[in-house]
Amino acid sequence: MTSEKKENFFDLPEDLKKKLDDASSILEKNDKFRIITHYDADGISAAAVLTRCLMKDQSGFHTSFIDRFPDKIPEGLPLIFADIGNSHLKDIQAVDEDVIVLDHHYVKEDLMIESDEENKIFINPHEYDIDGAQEVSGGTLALLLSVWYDEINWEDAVYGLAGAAADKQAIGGFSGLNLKLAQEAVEKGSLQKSKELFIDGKNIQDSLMKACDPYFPDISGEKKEIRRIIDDLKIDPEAEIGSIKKDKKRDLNSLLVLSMLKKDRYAEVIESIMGIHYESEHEPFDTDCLYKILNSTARTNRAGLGLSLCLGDKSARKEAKKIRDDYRSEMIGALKKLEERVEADEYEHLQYFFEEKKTRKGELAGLGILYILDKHKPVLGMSEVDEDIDISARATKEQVEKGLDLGELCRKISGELDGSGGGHNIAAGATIKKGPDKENVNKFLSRMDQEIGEVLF
Ligand SMILES: [Mn+2]
Repeated sequence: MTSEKKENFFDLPEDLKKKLDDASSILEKNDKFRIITHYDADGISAAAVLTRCLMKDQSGFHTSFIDRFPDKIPEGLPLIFADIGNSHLKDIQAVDEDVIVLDHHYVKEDLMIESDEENKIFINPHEYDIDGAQEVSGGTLALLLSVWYDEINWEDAVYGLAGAAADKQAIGGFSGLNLKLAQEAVEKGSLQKSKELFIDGKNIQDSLMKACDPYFPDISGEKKEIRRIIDDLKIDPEAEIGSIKKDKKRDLNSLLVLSMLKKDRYAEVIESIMGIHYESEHEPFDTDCLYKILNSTARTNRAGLGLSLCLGDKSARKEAKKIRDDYRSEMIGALKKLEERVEADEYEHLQYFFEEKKTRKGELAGLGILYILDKHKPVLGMSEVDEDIDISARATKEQVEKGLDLGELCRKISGELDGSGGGHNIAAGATIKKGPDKENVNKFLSRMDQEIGEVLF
């Protein structure tokens, strides 16, 4: 990037610019890297941006996706951690290699260490008052570095922003650094803004049958109702979303909005049914459809396939689409079950459910609070894993604005029970031992209930 441009670049704080320069030097001086990112859609998105950047540079790379930070950090190659690493900066600082950490997860100040070594660059948005839960993700931090390093990488904007969307940072539209990156990419001609119904699928009928994000109460997955709507609107059930006439699309949109209004969902959730998509000028994706595909590959343990698709592998693209389709069918079933769940699964200030599939509970909790469950109470999805209980907690923006911090609560309460936990204020997780007769489950829930009650009610 030209120095003049860097000067004005998003009004970034000076010390952040300095770190981007130092990280760029690391990219420049090495020709092989080990990239380690979080095993989720945002992590894949970050890996995609970074590997695409290195490929253009003819640098080699080895990429891996991890769920938990490794006990022993691999050595022998310069390291780039993305969407993970903030809670282990101390260990990372101890390695001999050049290291870049691009993580947007909030950690307590005592873990947020500063490195004074030029070859250990820790880029954490929270240090600059950038809200990592809402305004930047692993994917968009990677994008920031890649475009800082070389402006050609604006062409990869769709990959970075898909990560932010996957981390639910696009609800109500991008904001903060994400928005600035999106706007700049539009300006650069890499992305194009369009307003479209946020549903994906082969055709309108298929899209509504498997609409889980957004999920339309009493419509999603309801064959008869969908048939009736399509007939009433005189739309061809086989028509692709993009080809439906404007006025019909508007009528359909009204019906979908109504289905959510009836169930008292938040205005910004309802508004985002018809929202801004950023279509790539270089790739056959928009941010919304790409994040959903990446999400499906991550949730089915196929992160590598998600990455291959982002690197332009045509057969991976096809396979990933199939995985997305199967995943939607599976999620619709799980969401219907969640909808029929008994109300007894509630405490005064929280609601919870058990889910067989550990990898599915976080997403179910997230979609549940947006579209199905009581929007006023945080949701906990729980899975039994051997002797442990794995917990995913989700809140709404409104609850976070009232001061709720699920990451902090998960860390604190799991700690009281000799477990571990943490994460974002809006989405967090914990693992605890079940204990005899699963007594720790009740302890965790009632402590959580008490703490949430103090903040929100
Ligand atoms: Mn993330």
